[in-house]
Amino acid sequence: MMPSASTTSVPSRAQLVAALSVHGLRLRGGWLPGVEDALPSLPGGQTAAVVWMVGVTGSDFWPLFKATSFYQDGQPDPLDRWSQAIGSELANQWGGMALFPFDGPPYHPFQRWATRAEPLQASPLMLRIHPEFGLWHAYRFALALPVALPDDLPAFTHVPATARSDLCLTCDGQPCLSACPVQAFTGAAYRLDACAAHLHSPDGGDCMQSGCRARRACPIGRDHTYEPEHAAFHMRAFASRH
Ligand code: B12
Repeated sequence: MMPSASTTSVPSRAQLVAALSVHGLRLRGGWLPGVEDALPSLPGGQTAAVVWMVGVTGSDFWPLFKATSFYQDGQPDPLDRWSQAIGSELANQWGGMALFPFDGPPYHPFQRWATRAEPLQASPLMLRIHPEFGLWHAYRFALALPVALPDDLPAFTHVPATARSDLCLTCDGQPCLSACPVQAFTGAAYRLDACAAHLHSPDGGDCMQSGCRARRACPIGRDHTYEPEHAAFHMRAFASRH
């Protein structure tokens, strides 16, 4: 697709990667939306031609985020506010729109979108599992832009999910399913009440300080396990809401 007259610039994949890496964020791939995705119109009235998924892997972003005023100002939801500031600035720069995983309900289907952008699979923990990063990754925003550069989309986009081997079904012993001290994961469901009650109990210290034990039991992507301080930040945010 050719850039429209109102489009001031079209970032190449390399420019996107560079703009994100300043913040420790990672380009997680992109996908081409259709009418059925019902995305909102972009500020100039244009239709989104591509959606880039932006997120974090491991704790790469953590020292950069910790150094910002968002982390240090004592106000609620520092990570969401940091994501909003970066996503909105990049969207304005490139004539697009930033969409956030925490806007809702109803929520944007980030996990479904992500599965169109990179080789993710469902896992028994509800989280999507990545062959390299395991369960140690998340999304901070999606950038819907008016112009797509199809050559910049990853080759993965063309490989059907059925052609990939199943990481969790072939996992020896599935340790994630037996590691939770209160059996919050049944393999088919996540017992949020049991998890939350444990986190608030005197026995919940290990999960609160080092992160979810079931997530830590997964053998995939261990090199990307969140640092304890980063993991504890998410667990505090989670426990404060449940
Ligand atoms: C609501 C929500 C929750 C609820 C879930 C309630 C429920 N049963 O639906 C609660 C509070 C439990 C929760 C918890 C957590 N969540 Co949450 N959550 C979300 C949120 C905001 C919305 C999900 C949603 O309703 N989407 C709407 C539907 C239409 O979109 P969808 O893409 O189709 O998503 C659904 C399917 O993918 C389905 N699904 C997921 N896995 C599987 C597997 C199978 C087999 C099937 C059939 C379906 C299925 O579940 C989704 C919700 O219904 C998303 C962000 C987002 N916008 O997606 C994060 C999100 C899913 N959560 C995330 C995370 C990291 C967590 C936590 C680990 C938080 C933490 N402490 O760090 C915890 C713990 C969960 C765990 N198992 O360990 C990440 C997951 C990243 C990843 N690797 O996949 C997301 C994407 C947020 C992000 N910023 O990246 N979460």
